[in-house]
Amino acid sequence: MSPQARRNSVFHTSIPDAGCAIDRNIPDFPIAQLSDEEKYFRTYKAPPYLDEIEEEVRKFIDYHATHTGKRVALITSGGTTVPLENNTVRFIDNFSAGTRGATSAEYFLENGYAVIFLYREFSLLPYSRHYSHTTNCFLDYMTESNNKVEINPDFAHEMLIILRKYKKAKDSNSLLVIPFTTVNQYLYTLRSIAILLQKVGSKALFFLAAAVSDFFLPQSRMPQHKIQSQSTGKLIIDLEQVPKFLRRLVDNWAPSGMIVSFKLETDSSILIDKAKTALDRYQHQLVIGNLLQSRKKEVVIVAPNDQSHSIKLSDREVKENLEIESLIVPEVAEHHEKWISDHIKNEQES
Ligand code: PAZ
Repeated sequence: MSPQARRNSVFHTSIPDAGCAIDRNIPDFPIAQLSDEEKYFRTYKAPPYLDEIEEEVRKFIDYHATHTGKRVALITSGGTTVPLENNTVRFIDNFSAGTRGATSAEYFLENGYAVIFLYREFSLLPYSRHYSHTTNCFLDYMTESNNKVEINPDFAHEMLIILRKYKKAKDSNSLLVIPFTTVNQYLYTLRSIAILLQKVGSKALFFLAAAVSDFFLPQSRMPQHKIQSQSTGKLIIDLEQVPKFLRRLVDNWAPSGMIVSFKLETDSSILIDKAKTALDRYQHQLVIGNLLQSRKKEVVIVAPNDQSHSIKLSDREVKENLEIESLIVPEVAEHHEKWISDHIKNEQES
């Protein structure tokens, strides 16, 4: 296999960490206390591969800080799982396929960013998304001619365009792909990357499109082996709330980076209020609100000082397969541009 043909990532986050023995002395995670986030990290173990990921991320950030000066977007994408057993057979998951994140990554790359793509392993990836999770089998994109495999001419033109973009991102070392599966892996990896991104200051952009579980099962209550149906009859699951890490990200992990979070709702009557409340509570820069039912064609962008507006695709644009991320990303990049110049001005004044 050529180096190009190799997958980017050597980490496999979906393999449960069965070696992580249960320590019954670990107290249950207390809810609603002051530094819940710190307690979380003191109570739950980091994924065993985290040092290696940090090394890869450090190299990537150093490369761009030294050689290209590009802005760096950390895009989170896909859903987190909540394991119910230590040797995980069952887990709680959510709907997210990672379309928003993978699609946005392509547009950030086109807008000149270096991208760290923190994604749920086996969810959609930039570029390969066009072929990996479609109703076609990947073999449908190929055909046989003179005893050789060729690209089916029906797809060849579009594939060439995508291939060129993919190669450009790869050859310029502009895309780093980092996987997670569980909510614990996500939180630890997000914290590590955010702290490493402090090196690029205001040039860091956080685009938090992952659908992160609000609840988790503390290790102290997690059975080591597969839950047996005979012994319980019913399965009653008692979950704790995942601490609100956005505050930690804004205040401590990424004090100079621009932070864009997403808010997903299913009830249109509460979406804008919830997005405004999030912006108020965490004091970050933008919240992008979307409804589960219409997320691919409409979002609302909420900025401080009660500024909000919608981006909506017309029926014609939907028919023409225009991707809403092609409109969201340049707008976010424009906000980021201003964020960077405000920072430079503040530094000059102080
Ligand atoms: O992954 P996807 O494209 O199917 O969905 C994207 C999304 C709805 C998960 C994203 O746009 C989003 O709103 N993420 C944040 C969800 C939340 O925690 O509220």
